[in-house]
Amino acid sequence: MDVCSWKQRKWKQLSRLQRSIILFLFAFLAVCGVISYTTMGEPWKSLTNKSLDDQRTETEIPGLKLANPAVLPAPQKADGNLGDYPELSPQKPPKPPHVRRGPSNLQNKPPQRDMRLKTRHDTSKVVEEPIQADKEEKTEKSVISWRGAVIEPDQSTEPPSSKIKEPEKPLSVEAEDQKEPVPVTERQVAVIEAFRHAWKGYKDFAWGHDELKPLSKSYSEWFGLGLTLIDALDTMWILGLKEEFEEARKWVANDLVFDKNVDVNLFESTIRILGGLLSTYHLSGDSLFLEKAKDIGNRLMPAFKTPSKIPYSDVNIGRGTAHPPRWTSDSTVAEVTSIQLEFRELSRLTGDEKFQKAVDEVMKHVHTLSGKNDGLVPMFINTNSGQFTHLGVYTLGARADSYYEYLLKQWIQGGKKENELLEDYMRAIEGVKKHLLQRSQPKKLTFVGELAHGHFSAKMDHLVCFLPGTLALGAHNGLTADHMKLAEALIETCYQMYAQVETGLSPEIVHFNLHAQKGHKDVEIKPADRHNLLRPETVESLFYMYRFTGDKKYQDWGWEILQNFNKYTRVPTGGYTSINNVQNPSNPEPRDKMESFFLGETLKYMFLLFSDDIDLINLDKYVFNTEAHPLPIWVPT
Ligand code: DMJ
Repeated sequence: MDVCSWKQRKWKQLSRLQRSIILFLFAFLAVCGVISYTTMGEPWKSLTNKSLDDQRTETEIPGLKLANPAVLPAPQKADGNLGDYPELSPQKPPKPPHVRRGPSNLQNKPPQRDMRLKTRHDTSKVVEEPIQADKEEKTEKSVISWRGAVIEPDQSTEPPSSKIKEPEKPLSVEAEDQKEPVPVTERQVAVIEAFRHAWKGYKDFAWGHDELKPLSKSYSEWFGLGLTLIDALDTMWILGLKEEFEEARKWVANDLVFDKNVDVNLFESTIRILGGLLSTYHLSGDSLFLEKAKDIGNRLMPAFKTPSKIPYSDVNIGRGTAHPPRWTSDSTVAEVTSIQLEFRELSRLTGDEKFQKAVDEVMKHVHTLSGKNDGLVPMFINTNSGQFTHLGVYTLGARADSYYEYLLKQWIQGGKKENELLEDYMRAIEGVKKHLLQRSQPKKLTFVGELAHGHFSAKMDHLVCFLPGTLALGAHNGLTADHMKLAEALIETCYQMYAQVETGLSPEIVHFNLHAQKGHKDVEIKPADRHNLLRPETVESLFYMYRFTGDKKYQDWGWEILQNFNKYTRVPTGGYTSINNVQNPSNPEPRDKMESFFLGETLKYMFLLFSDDIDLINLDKYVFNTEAHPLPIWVPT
């Protein structure tokens, strides 16, 4: 039988009521189908196990995946004008409870449990709510939004294995989670206020120049490349100073030109300019900064054209020529071994291995060199012979300091695989313990002295105060717990270098008393050494110590230091100044100079120290260069 006529017959057999019900049901189902399709898109997609983001990506941008959320928290809106410190008044009343981003132990995954950050019960007052990153307006480039919501395809962070030409993407697009933002604390607000005050001076009197001279309301030039502005870019990003950042970005876009007949120091321009541009690229996702980083990176490469491949100290970035200082053919060991994090990252980002090759060669060469003393290196290396010179003098201070720091940090950056770096680091710390550690009187402070041709000197540069932080970072990454113990002892000493001085600010160099004498403190200061350049090292180490232990005393020590900077180095018309005499509170003798690292490092580390947000530059994802510019760890833990 024909199916159609069978259906017709059955239909006629139904009552009128039954026919009406069936017709009504058909009509109802048809209307529902149309509505659900037009309001929900393709409903079948929700039956797949793909995330909504994935589904949206596939439907909206064919071939492109939406970027993951930024690794950093949403921007923290800076407070308005707080007036003169210390009469700070927060914009909004405190807002408990303090919101923590993610589980409290999120960041700490090292094998040593005892070094983990315990859950911190934040007692500091919460000041205001940050703004959600998603709601932020876009910069001129449509793919960038404030704090790094970048629409780019996903990339892994593995280093280039051979001549990989695939460029890498900024870390800001790789974060796997965007968690609740953490409000800033009162102390962080004070740091923001200090930054703004410093920035006001720079903007009013030194805009686009290297350093502010806050007393004479002018500026000084070193390389003529807007050093302070570049050094401060990522600090503004981290502090949430959006307007200031955008203004500085415009200067970088329109006025930063490297095609200049000017000699720059390879090390200083690498750590401040290349490092600053790379980290700002990672935090913001703005390709302008990567383009500028490539430009300066290429212009610095002539420094490596030496007989030994140990780079010259100076490069003319306009002419493409390089040379050692006029009086010698030596370079400083710290300088040639503390440019690696930046050049390696530049290779990873560009896919051009020449940068990494040049700096890796230096490390490999130094690894094999004789003239070390239990892992401790001399301070100079000859660019012709490639040999250490001025043998027999060992310090963790000027000219050697960041060699040790970069051994550990390169090992961390590369995913803890480059064993020679770790070996050299571990050996060097053993060398420090064996030759340079002593205890002072009367307080028995552990300090790192110097060794000159077998003679111990109880002299310690403030620069050495990077060491507690570095030791703590190593311990956090699974190195021996002894390193953490040493870090704890040394940071106490660094704090005492401030606390035992009349202004509460450390001099550039101290000498420790090895023998108890009535009326003498541990710390002695020679007239030539009593200046303070607003250096960051102690605050830097306080930040690491607080991150890894959660002990509030480190925050309190940092707070004291910030207050003393405000008391003795703040210039009312804008800016902060280095001082000549930390021993004279009634006249600390201002030097009329604000170093770029005050904004690049000191205030950044202060802000991070006063934060309980372990994801505000998560130390399992980022490693700081020696100028406090965070660069991604290639294989985050
Ligand atoms: C900075 O330029 C860097 O931290 C460098 O490693 C040492 N000196 C200054 C800060 O003190």
